[in-house]
Amino acid sequence: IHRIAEIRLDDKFDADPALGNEVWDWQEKLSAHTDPGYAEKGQLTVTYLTDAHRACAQQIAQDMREAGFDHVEIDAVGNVVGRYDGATPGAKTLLTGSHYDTVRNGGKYDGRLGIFVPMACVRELKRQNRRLPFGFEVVGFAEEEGQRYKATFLGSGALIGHFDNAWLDQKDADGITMREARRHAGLKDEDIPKLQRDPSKYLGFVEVHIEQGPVLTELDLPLGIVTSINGSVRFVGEVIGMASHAGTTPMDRRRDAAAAVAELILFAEKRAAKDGDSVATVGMLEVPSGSINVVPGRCKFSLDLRAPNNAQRDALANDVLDALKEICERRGVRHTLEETMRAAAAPSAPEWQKRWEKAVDQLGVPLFRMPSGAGHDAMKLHEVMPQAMLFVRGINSGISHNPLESSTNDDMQLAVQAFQSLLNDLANE
Ligand code: HGY
Ligand code: MN
Ligand code: MN
Ligand code: MN
Repeated sequence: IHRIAEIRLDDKFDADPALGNEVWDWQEKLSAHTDPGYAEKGQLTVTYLTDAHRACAQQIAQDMREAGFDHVEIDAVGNVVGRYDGATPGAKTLLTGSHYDTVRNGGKYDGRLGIFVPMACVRELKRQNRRLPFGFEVVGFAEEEGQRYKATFLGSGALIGHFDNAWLDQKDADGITMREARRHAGLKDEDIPKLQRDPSKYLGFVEVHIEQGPVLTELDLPLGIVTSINGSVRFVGEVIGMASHAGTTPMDRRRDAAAAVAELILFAEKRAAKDGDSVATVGMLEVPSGSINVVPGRCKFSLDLRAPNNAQRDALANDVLDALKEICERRGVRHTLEETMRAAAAPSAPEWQKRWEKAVDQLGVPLFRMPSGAGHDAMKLHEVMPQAMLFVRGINSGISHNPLESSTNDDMQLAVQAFQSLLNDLANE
């Protein structure tokens, strides 16, 4: 930590110390927009194509224009795309960015930091009236969390031609289809295929993201190098038993749907823990129109299973799904299950991981390499171009998907400086 303190006192960086401040300002401004019903609770929730989501897109576009991007547009799925032209026309482009949608009652940094940090680099390039020998494209992806619709990674997916038209017919909790939400937002479905990028025109994809975990805090490091993004698979399901009288139904005569799911949750917890680096989460659990004195006849649940590689992810998923079948048979209940997302593990491209390592090393920050337990837009770009990520420490032990999620000006400034180093090194390659 002393080395980092020393270099911060060192005047060898020509970067403006305010760089971290403006990232802070941008994220404070953006977090003023939140979905209806959350503002009065002081909670940040921005889900796909709500009015708050649209206001965020306008805000980011405005901030990009003021930062000096040459081209700024909001595309046909709601991504905000800023481009800082390269010195030589026709040069390849470095792609970067992250998402601006949030989970319900989420934090201000998940995704957004990965838009603001490269924006700060463009602002500095503009102020120094400097052009890079390559194009620089910063994207605020519109939908990564899959909260309003089960359309995870929709924004980054659109850039690689992965928009699933079946998503258009999905209804949200209020029965509004994505098609209607898009029309309300003025987005044209026929423009979606045009968003697919030609990977041959790109150098690669880099993403800055908060770590969303406690490791960098425990190591007292501001930045971490991501070696791979864990693979994940998600399901939504329902156990159907038999509602019956809580007072008169003997314990051995019940078809209790909630008890079956409870058994599944504990199995998944133990089974994931056995691997050591797998995770299993039931984040949503509901007895529809349940009553205190009725044995639950139905119980809805979600499953989020992840592991550092696909084989381990699939073995975990197979065991959990086998357990679900066994539990239901034994308890005389049945179940439905729908896989809603499957993302392959995404190892960092070695040459891009090294670029982050060189950049972080130049700051005097000790190198720490680590996998990402969280999924990121980089997983989608990974399918068509080389990618690597930089993690930024979160405070409060890196808690995330929680309003306590936060970072510090210092760490954000270091992330901007690391990004500047990567750009400078790339420019001199
Ligand atoms: O769930 C995740 O890993 C990410 O926040 N989408
Ligand atoms: Mn231009
Ligand atoms: Mn997230
Ligand atoms: Mn994220």
